[in-house]
Amino acid sequence: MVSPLSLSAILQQSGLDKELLLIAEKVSKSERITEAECLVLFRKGEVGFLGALANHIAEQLHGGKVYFNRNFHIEPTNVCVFTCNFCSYSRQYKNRDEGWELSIEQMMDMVHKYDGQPVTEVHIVGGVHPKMNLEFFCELIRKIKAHRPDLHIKGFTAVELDYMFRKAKLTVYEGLKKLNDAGLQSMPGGGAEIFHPEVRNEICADKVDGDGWLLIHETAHTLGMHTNATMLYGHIEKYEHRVDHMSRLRSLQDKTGGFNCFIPLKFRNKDNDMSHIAESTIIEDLRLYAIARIFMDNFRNLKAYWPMLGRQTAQLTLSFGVNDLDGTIDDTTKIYSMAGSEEQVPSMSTETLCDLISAVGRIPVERDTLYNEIKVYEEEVA
Ligand code: V47
Ligand code: SF4
Repeated sequence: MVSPLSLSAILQQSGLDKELLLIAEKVSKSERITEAECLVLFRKGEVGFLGALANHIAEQLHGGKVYFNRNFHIEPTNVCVFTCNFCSYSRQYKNRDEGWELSIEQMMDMVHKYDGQPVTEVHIVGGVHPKMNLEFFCELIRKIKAHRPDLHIKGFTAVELDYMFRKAKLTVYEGLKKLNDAGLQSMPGGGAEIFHPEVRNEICADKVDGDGWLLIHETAHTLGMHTNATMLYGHIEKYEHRVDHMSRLRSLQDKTGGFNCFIPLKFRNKDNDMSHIAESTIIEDLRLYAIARIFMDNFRNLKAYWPMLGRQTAQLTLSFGVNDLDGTIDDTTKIYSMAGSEEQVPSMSTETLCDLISAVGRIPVERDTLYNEIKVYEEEVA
């Protein structure tokens, strides 16, 4: 079991850097740290120090609870009009015979496969197909809801929505209202990448920009929908860009309170136009999770997406501020296996996921999409 130092042990350490000590004191008083202090953590915070602070915050927020949900993914297509350099998954429309395009019937067959199974969420996300429009997705959502009203539909990144609404000549509000009326309840956090144009223009120049992404999420929040937020890290971005990204999310969360969780996504380098860039080390991953936990004080939940990180690193993050491991997920997501994750068939049974959480002394809790507790597996803790 990984057991970080306690915060009080950190505060009593002699010889601790003055700036780091001030930050530790702020954390002990539950005070917000500034962007400049966040940068100090990236530059100077060693992994044990950061883990102690982040673990303290996570324990204050959640006790020892670690959440997961029972979900499955539908990826309607990997055909995409955009050309993000880090993407290993998409195929251009002219090469669409190398990819997949699911019909509404095929996607409903996937939904039927889960009949009688206790899944609570379907996560719909894919490439941006020029012919799959707003009406197509409204029909899909209506059909899923008609078949299984209790299934929470979380779907479409701001990138997919931006394209859909522009094609339909609707405002963000009008488009989201249509989807919401059809049964879309929340949105995943994809497409955020790194907001800062210095990086965004290099890695995904042709899709919605940072302001556009934030506007779509803000509008969803005003409609009463909850959404997630991500950050794709560990490629060409500098620490300053990470701080800027997280700060913009933190400001929007101050304004709306509509984000459910923050999900750092580790860049994987297989078979894409950024394959020459080395992946981040596990130590750098753990430092990032811890810093996110410390800086994003108005996000209750920090999620490690295990199909992308690998289950062992995901387990380690539980000592670095993470309180959510996403879902049991069936083998329906291909985004990460195609980008080089060690999880080639990313499916984990509830039992395995609970064991993984209990093995590091935490309490597994099944949640729904909105973090209402469904079942606490306290008895399973070793
Ligand atoms: O936006 C694409 C990322 C995202 C690579 O909200 C890559 O619950 C690493 O956002 N290496 C889509 N990452 C997936 C996503 C997501 C996943 C799980 C849960 C939730 C949620 C959201 O995948 C993209 C991009 O940032 N991605 N390629 C890659 N090579
Ligand atoms: Fe398309 Fe998303 Fe891949 Fe970018 S990351 S090319 S938007 S599927």
